[in-house]
Amino acid sequence: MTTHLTHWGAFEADSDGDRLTAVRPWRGDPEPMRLIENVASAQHHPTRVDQPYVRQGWLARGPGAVGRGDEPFVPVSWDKALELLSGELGRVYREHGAEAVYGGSYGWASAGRFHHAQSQAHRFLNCLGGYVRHVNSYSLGVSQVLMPHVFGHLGWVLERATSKTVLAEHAELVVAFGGLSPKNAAVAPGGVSRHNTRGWISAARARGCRFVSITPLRDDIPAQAQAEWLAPRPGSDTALMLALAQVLDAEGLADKAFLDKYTVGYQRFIGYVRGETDGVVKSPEWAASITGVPAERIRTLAREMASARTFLTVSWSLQRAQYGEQPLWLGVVLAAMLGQIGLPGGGFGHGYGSAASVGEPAREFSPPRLPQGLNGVDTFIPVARIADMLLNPGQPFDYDGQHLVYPDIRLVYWAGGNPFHHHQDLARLRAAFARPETVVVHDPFWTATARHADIVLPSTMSIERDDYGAGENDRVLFPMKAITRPHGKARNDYAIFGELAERLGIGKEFTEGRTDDEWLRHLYEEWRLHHSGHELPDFDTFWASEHIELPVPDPQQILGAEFRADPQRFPLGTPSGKIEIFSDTIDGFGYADCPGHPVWLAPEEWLGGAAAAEFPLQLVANQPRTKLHSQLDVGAYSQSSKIAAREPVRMHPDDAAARDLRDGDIVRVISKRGNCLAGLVIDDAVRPGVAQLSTGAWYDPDPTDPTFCRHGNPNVLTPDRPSSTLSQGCAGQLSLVDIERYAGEVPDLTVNQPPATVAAQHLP
Ligand code: PGD
Repeated sequence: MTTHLTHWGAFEADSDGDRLTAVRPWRGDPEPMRLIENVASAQHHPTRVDQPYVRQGWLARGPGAVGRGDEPFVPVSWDKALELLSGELGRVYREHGAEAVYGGSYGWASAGRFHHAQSQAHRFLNCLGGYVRHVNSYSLGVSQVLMPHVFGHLGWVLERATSKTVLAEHAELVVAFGGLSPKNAAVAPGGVSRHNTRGWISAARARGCRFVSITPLRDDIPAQAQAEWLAPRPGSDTALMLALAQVLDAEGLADKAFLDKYTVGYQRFIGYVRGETDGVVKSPEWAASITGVPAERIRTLAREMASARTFLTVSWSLQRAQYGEQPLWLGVVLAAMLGQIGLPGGGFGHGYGSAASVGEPAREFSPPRLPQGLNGVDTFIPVARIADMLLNPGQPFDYDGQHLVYPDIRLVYWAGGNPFHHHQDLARLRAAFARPETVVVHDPFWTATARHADIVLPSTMSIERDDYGAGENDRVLFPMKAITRPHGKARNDYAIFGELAERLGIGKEFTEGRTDDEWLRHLYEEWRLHHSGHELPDFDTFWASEHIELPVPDPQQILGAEFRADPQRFPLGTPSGKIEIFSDTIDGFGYADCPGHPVWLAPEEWLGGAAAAEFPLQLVANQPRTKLHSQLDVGAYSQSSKIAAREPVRMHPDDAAARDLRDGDIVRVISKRGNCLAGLVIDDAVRPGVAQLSTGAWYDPDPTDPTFCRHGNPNVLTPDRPSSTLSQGCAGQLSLVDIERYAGEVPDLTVNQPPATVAAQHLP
């Protein structure tokens, strides 16, 4: 049995050299996840890319977008593919410069420190002179920008988050905005060794801790929490939080001493809450009309929060929405008003149900990593502005106080991500992808992104190569030995870039003369030397081991404890060094969609607004339960959740009855942007008025209508609208839709088969 790590957990497997013959969860994992079932079943699926391909028209006519996404692919040899690609890279860099290449290559790719596809792509493009990069992530686009203004660098907030064991031992009340979703807390970038969401929640509950889960989905928290479920209208948490603040203020429950000592700007904020600036008191009655949560429950909840050791956590999903800054900022403000930041079991947290890494105590140091070199290009975009960039070269835009301009991109290079999964308004993205002259994709699978490329290079899955890995904040470093040979002619991203680099005359710079194996040893030994004060085994001993544990200095860490003890000596990473309830910096930017303190801004698409007259259901496009993002959607566990091969959409029995819909119906989900098929699941765990369709079904556009996905990818429905001018983040979580029974004959899927191919001799 060989041990292997994925973003969703570790497993042990046997193989016959080509395929996994037995897979079982790693013995050390107390709460293993069924997602590991996808790995073996997907490995040799027909949608694996078996060899290099070039789009027919690109091969026949040269660079140009006509036919992209529609034409068949021509199988070519590795030699031919690399010759064409090195020639094209040479041309674009020569004629247009590095600023014409978008190499952000956003995506989760696979676990493993060396073969991390995005790092490999960045290192390669840096050797060529650089590339237009992205900043921030689809996960945390708002938080990454907002937190440094109001509470401190996000890395600090997440890595130093109060540990789950401290919460289990001390919290009396956990108020979870966005819930504590066990399916999301099952994954972490780079891997998870020991899942423990149910564990810490059960331990806290056994001690008498109460949980309040505030979300449109009842099962956004494990049953072990025995939580009270409050379901405000999606997108209205801000109003609920303002009303909690109003009660704390009006009833003298706010901790004045804490606010005076550790925060700035409280008076300006509370003036707004009291209605001094706009004549509207943000009372529970006011919030009840917006949220649908009874005023009395809001009032009593505020009192309960003030009378217990209360931990307030905001999920990442809340900020992945229009005006996503507001509920996140208010989470910090409410925790400050309660005055428990820095105390055991109290204070603020962000994402305890969003990733396994949150609440894991920080490691003393990170595992080895591949150096990416220096980027010769300064130009960047916030990651979710990809379609805007491709569609609007030369156009100005604002971001976090900066005035920026979109570059003119000629070549897009993607390795380890799936924008036709992760971006919003996919028909618009398709139009944007029709702009560059060349699109290159490395992926193990024929994802929709690969199908919208010109040159497709098959990369290995992590089980097909040697590597090592440890997840974010995870203390276990695993050797990840290859378990099988590569599928077909797939190669490691490193090998692909290495050979391209040779052809482009930058071989020495990129490889430094090392093979993959030599890199693994080199990075490890360099890292070991760097941390020579710690007892780390040499590479051979590590490689022969099952895993090693990295040191964790403070398993009982509490976010903000040092700041609380001595705010002068341990100031926060904000301009004032304190919690900024009012931010002069943000105020100075003058953005109407994110003013200087948190406010209620009604989203354009929510159940309380005018748009709901036409589209009366709030779509929650959240993370899937049976896969990570779009990864291994063809795998057995992911497929087991489909209905007639369509992604399941859940809705409340009353909403189904009002539309005369039955469980298992194939339905059409419709929004202003597009529509998709899905299989209906009727479930009272969903708030009335809400439809939940997770992301991850591979985009399967109708050949004549890219706004229609036959499979159930919610991103044909979601708007490509930024969270705000401040953060320009992904706001794909919430949008308005309607649902009807699908009247026509249910079309076959094509995305579960490889795309059409033609032999080279049939080129026009
Ligand atoms: P993945 O499906 O993980 O999605 O978006 P992301 O692009 O990360 O894509 C990773 C790709 O890498 C897969 O196609 C996989 O096959 C490929 N891959 C795996 N290993 C390798 C490798 O070794 N080499 C190469 N070359 N490729 C590899 C995720 C993004 O989606 C995220 S992080 C979030 S949080 C967003 N969430 C939402 C949301 O909540 N709601 C909506 N509507 N949309 C979202 N999109 C975002």
